[in-house]
Amino acid sequence: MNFVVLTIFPEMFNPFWEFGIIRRALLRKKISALTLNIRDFAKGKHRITDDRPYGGGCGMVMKPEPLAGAIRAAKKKVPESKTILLTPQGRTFNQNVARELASFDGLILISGRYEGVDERICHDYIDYEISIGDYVLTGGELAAMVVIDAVARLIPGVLGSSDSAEKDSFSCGLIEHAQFTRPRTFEGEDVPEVLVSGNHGEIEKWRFETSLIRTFLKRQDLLKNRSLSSQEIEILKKWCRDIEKIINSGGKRGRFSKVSNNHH
Ligand code: 4HQ
Repeated sequence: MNFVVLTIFPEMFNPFWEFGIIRRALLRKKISALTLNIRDFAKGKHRITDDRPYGGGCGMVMKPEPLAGAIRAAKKKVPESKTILLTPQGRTFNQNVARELASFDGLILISGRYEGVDERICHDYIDYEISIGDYVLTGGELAAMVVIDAVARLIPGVLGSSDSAEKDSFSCGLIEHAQFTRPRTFEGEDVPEVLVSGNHGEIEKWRFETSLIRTFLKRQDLLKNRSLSSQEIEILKKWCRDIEKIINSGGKRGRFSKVSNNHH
């Protein structure tokens, strides 16, 4: 995967390329990264990249000519690539969009500043408009980093075998199971017994059940927007039976019985 970023602040990306998995992926040539300064494609002594909006109003708009020049230069460097404009008007970014983008040879990400880019650029030069969420940033640079980060880790060979992308949250539509490491007891709380049992079948089962219950408790929207496997249905039904048992036994003792013994 070849990433090209178009920005008037290319230095913002320096630390991004220099750490962790992204750095390793660049060194191993699993991905390539290039930042082009939009200002280098602007004409005139002052190399101006913005101008006042037609029709008046506050703020500035990114001029189309420097952007078009930068996009053409980026296309020359990576011919088989898609252009992405980071904008709050775009399709909301998620793991499915990341997977779709990871299938391309190259991505040209355009990080605007000011009030946005001239509409004619959006029409003629942009394949995807993407938003990283419903909030307003001061520029598209952080949004581009979010997209690059999520896409890069899906490229084969970018993650080590120990941190496989397919075992992660969202890859199966569920959030991650709980994680524990040493010490075995921390501030009076023990690691669940099953995880130190050495029984790998039981551990897998426990992990699957906890990611399902955590998704149910924290992110019901994820379960509602997805079909359930027969295994998941079995687990959910078992919980229903367990909950019914609790309700039924509680009913026999009466509503306010054993209040003093309640555990909070
Ligand atoms: N922007 N997701 C760039 C965003 C944004 C977002 C605001 C994009 C400012 C110039 N980008 N303009 N949300 O807030 O991608």
